[in-house]
Amino acid sequence: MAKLFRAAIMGPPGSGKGTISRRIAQSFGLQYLSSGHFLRESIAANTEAGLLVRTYVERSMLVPDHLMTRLMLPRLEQLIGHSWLLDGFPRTLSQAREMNSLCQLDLVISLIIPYETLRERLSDRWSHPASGRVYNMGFNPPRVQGKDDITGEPLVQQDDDKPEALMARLRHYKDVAKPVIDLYKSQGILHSFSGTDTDRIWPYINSLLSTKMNTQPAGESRTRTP
Ligand code: G5P
Ligand code: MG
Repeated sequence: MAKLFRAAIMGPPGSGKGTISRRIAQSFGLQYLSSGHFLRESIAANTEAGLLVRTYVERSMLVPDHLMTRLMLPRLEQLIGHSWLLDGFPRTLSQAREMNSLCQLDLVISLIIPYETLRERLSDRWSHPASGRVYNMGFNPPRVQGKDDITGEPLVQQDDDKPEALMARLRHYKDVAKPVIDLYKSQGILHSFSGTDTDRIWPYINSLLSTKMNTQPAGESRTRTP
């Protein structure tokens, strides 16, 4: 039986985590778990936890660690025996430590994207709330303007993609991500990719994963796109 493979993707809002994760899941057959999607799902379900989560997400604030781990860890427990990719979790040192006590990651991808690029992308982003599918009017527009490709339902712009909310999200990201990145760097599993275009970064990630998934375990390495 093939060895299990556990990976996470980190990066600021709009860095392409979701876009790249979907490509990875499709190309390598990993189960894909997005913390943002689970949060929006719990908000849509109107549960008690969902109402609480809404107060943070709507203000572009990080959801407290205890709520996040309560949401994410049971899902990882259900996936024992599967290979998976996490998008957006862990995002704080506390979350990373909680997850470490349940399972160890084999590889972490960190996306480093200039602020101006992030701002342009997110101001043009629309999504389908029920599925989490995202579109960008320039990069990957829907087939019919304003409609989801699969269901035909209307697309919406998330409140936290508006410019003032975006600045707050970026500040939060920088502060909390640094110790997590340092942790994974010290474990030798961090791979950083910088650039402005997902399509130019993707071949490097694709090739890294092809190597790692066939020849684990491997030592520390860092990949930079030109
Ligand atoms: P999310 O949902 O995890 P963020 O803020 O981390 O949200 P986001 O916004 O989902 O990240 P992304 O997934 O990194 O961004 O990027 P994406 O959606 O793939 O791409 C962004 C846009 O750019 C899309 O329109 C895409 O089509 C386009 N695009 C991609 N590549 C290119 C390109 O090369 N060129 C162009 N032109 N466009 C491109 O979390 C939401 C909230 O939930 C909470 C927080 O409140 C967070 O704000 N949360 C947590 N709180 C605490 N702990 C956690 N672990 C949490 N996880 C989520
Ligand atoms: Mg995302």
